[in-house]
Amino acid sequence: MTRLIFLGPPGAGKGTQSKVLADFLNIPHISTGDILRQAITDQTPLGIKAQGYMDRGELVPDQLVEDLVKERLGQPDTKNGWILDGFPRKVTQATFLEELLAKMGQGGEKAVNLDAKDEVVISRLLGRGRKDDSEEVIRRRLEVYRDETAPLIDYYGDRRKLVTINGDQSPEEVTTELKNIIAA
Ligand code: B4P
Repeated sequence: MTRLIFLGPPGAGKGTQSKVLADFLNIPHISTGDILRQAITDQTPLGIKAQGYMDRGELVPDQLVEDLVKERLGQPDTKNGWILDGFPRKVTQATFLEELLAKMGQGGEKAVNLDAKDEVVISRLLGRGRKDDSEEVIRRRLEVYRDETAPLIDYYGDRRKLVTINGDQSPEEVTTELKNIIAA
């Protein structure tokens, strides 16, 4: 049973690695960023509320992502494991997740801290060119990461649930390390 949480700055490779591993393990890849972007494309009430925050590189309000994660983890395909990509991103979201998993009788989750240097992630994201990938917005996302998300490294470290991988490596090298961790 694999339950993995991906932490790391924007552009560290969370989405890239989560997709590969979810296919390999045949478990769902739950990306809050992808779900929010789809909601914006479809102009659902969630998407309309999230759009401005995402365009500015800010986190969307906890309640919006917590509701969608609760709903998604409640679906039957999560019984054999899951990969959470981009959630939690704040200590408040992490405590929410901890309580939710306890209520669901799930546990044993591991957090993967995919570490990468600022200059590496900036050049990757500028190359990708998504709507929120302008240099100004990327710098804001990195600031938000440092202020809000980086404290989760200690949060999961204190609970002995953390592994750290160097995300500056090639995608294949990162995948190999991740598969070794899962097999251990
Ligand atoms: P996300 O969709 O999670 O986007 P991200 O952090 O930028 O990382 P992503 O997964 O897309 O990039 P990856 O590193 O794989 O979040 C976007 C926004 O959604 C947030 O700013 C926020 O507004 C909102 N949001 C999402 N979750 C939220 C939450 N929980 N609470 C509040 N708000 C939330 O890849 C980047 C690029 O690098 C790709 O082009 C890829 O091909 C390349 N790449 C990856 N690995 C590489 C490698 N090893 N070598 C070379 N290139 C690589």
